[in-house]
Amino acid sequence: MKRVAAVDLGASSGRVMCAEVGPSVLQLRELNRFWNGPVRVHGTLHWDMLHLYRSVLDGLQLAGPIDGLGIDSWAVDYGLLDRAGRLLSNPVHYRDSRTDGVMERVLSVIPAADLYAVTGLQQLPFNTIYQLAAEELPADAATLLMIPDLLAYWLTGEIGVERTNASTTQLYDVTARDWSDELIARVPAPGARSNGGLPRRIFPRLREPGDVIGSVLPDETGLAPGIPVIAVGSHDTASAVVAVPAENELFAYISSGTWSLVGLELDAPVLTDEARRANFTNEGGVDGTTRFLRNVMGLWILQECQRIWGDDDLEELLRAAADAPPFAVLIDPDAPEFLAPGNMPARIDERCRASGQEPPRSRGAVVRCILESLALAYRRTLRTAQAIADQEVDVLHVIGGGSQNELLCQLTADACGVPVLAGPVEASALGNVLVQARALGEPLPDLGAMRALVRSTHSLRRYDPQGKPADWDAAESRVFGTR
Ligand code: ADP
Ligand code: LRH
Repeated sequence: MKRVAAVDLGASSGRVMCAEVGPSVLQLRELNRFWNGPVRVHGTLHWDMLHLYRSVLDGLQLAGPIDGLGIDSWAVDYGLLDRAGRLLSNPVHYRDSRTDGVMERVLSVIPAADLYAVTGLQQLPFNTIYQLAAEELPADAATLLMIPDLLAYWLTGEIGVERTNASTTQLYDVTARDWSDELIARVPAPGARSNGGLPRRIFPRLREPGDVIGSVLPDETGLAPGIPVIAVGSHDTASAVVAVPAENELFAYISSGTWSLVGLELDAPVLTDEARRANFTNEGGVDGTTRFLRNVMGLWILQECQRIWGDDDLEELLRAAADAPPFAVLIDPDAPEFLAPGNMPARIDERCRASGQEPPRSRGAVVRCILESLALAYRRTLRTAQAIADQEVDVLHVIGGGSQNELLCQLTADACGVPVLAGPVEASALGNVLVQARALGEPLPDLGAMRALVRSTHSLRRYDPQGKPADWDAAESRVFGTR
């Protein structure tokens, strides 16, 4: 039996969990949970890195004796260190507008087909490559660290970047499984010196999930000396997919939180033109797997509505949505205007007017619109993934915070026409501790064994498709046109 701690930083909240992992045991206990989100300073959206670090230490101090700790977080964002190892500035939030128009500039230098052939990544305006191309690289930048790697560096003094998160930068060669020297040399960064590109030296060596990063520095952190910090699938979605409680290979998943990550697990990336045109990503997973998925905008839209309304009674909003008339108003949740923080109810109204629909009149109707529109986007994404990967799906696993949303789970089953199995809620933390436990010697030889342990220790809720499939066909052609 191993006792480990998981630091899991989602885009809307962070938490530190303590877990016991052993034969037939997988028990998670929350030590603390803290707010996370964008902080605007002089017009730029940042992450509050020191608040996160402080909160992580607060949580870890409550853990008691542990055999190891692992860190996962949202992807794509990074911190830059100078040669002395000092963080040069607070990491910028991926929703910041500094990347507006940058993708187009980069694509005029590196054609989209070249980029996809190397990285297999979905075009998202905030991918690390575009963030780096958006700004002058500080002259004293010596090292780029992804967010979990930065925290691991603060805890241990060790430098490196974990592979699953590196795979989200669009500077990683998904076939060679290493940084792409070619792309790094071609990035048209404003700060590029004579021959353009980014300096290769800022990209540290890659780590594998399961590698021991180092030991906690006790003096600074106040933690017990010698605790090993273990690399996990440090991209939160990589860790979450480890904990999908699938029984066989014919499954799809939605990692449902701030984002909805909708897709399949494959043995190898799909780098075809069809996959590129459908804007599917091939993110690196634990044990060499590929996450073939698309980012759907997710519960972010609802979170922002709640912030604007000043209404944190999600239960009541979901009750009102359940009572609101179905298919009244539908939007494409992936429309670019939903990416940045702001007045989502007003943006939804605008979208409705622009598409000839009467804007929703009540909060319940707005929430219904968001949830039905998400379910529709899931259906479209899932069908496209299956067609491209030529894979049958007999169950759709919904994991993460959004798996608690009963209305959304039912709508998802209805829209996709497949049974939904909902749970576990804390999938990222579970994937994190499972990979640590294996690294520490627990007999969990492969993903199948880890998933069997999740299945036998967590109860899932099943939603069978209901209603008329024709309603969803009609809804799909209303929003996306007939294909
Ligand atoms: P992230 O990891 O991106 O921060 P989470 O996986 O924590 O996100 O999921 C957060 C989302 O889960 C919230 O936006 C909310 O919509 C949903 N959620 C959380 N608790 C509940 C609940 N009790 N019922 C329904 N939905 C919930
Ligand atoms: C989810 C997530 C997702 C990324 C996004 C930036 O938290 O890591 O997989 O695309 O954040």
